[in-house]
Amino acid sequence: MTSKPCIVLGVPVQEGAGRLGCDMGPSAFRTAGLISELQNLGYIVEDRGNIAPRPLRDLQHPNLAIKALPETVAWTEAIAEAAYQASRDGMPIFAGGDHSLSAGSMTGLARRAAEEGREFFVLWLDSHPDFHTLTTTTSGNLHGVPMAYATGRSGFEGYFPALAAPIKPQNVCMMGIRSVDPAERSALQTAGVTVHDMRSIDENGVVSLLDAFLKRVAAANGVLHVSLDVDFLDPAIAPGVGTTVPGGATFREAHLIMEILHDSGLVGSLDLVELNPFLDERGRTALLMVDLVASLMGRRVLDRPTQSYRYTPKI
Ligand code: EXY
Ligand code: MN
Ligand code: MN
Repeated sequence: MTSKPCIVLGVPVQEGAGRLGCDMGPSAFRTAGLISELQNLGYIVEDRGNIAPRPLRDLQHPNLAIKALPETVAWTEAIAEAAYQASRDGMPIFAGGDHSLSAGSMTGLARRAAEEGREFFVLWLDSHPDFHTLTTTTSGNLHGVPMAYATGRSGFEGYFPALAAPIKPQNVCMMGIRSVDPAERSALQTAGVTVHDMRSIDENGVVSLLDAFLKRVAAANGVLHVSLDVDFLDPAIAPGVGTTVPGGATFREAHLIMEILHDSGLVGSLDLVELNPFLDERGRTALLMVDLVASLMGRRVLDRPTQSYRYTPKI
C-alpha cells in the first residue's frame, strides 16, 4: 500500500467518552501485536509512543451539558500538530483513545493535504456520525462532535483550534451508521455528507458502496483517511467498547472493506478509536482491530491480481 514507514501514535484520550477506559487503548493495541503485524507485512514501523495533551486553558461554554472541554481542546491541539508532522514522514496510524482524537487527526492531516495541493477525503466507519456541535450535544460527551468540527460547522470558534483546511462534507463517506440523534439527523440532511446506514449495507453490500466512493477519491487524485470506530463492528464480535449498538458490521464485511481499501492504494492514514480494554473480553476486540489493520495493510489469504482492483486516477 505504501512504501513509506508506518508512524504509530498512541493517543490515550478518554475524556471525550462517557465512561473511563479508552486511555488503555494504545497499550492494548500494542499488546495485541499492532507493531509486529505491520512489521511482518514488510513495513518499516516507527512507534512514536504516546501523545500528551497541551496545557489546559480555562474554557467555559453556555451549553452546561458539555464535559471536559478544556481537556478535549488540549488534546486536539496536540494531536493536530502530531498528525501534521507525522503525515510528512509516513503513514500515520492513531491508536486511540476515544473518537474525540479525530478532531485532531483529521484537521492536522487535512492541513497537510491542503499544503500539498491534494484533496482530502474521509471514510468514517462508525455506528454514529459524531456530527454534533457544541450547541447541539445533549450528552456533552465530546467524542460525539469531531466530524462537525472538522467539516467546519459553526460554533467551535473560540474554543477549538481554528481550522487551516476545513474538510469538504462532500468528501466524507460514512458507513455503518445506526445511531443518530435528532440534531445530527437534520444537520446531515443538508450537509452533503454521504451516509450509508446499516440498511444500505444490508441492501447493497459493502462492495458497491465503497467502490463508488473510492472512484471519487481516485478521480480527484485524493488522499484518503480512514477513521475506524470499534462500534462500527457488531458488538457480538467486538464487545470492548463503551457505546455498543446492535446490528453492526460483520467480521467479513469489515475485513472486505479493509481488503478493498488496501487494493485501492488510496489510504494515507488511519484512526483506531473507542477501544475500551476495561470492557473487552480477553483482548478479543483489540485482536480483531489489529487483524483488520493487517487486512488494510495487505495481508491476504491467496495471491490475486491486485492490479485489476486498482483505482486509477483520471488525471
Ligand atoms: N450521539 C451520541 C452522543 O452525542 O452522546 C453518541 C456519541 C457516541 C460517539 C461514539 C464514538 O462514536
Ligand atoms: Mn465515533
Ligand atoms: Mn461510535
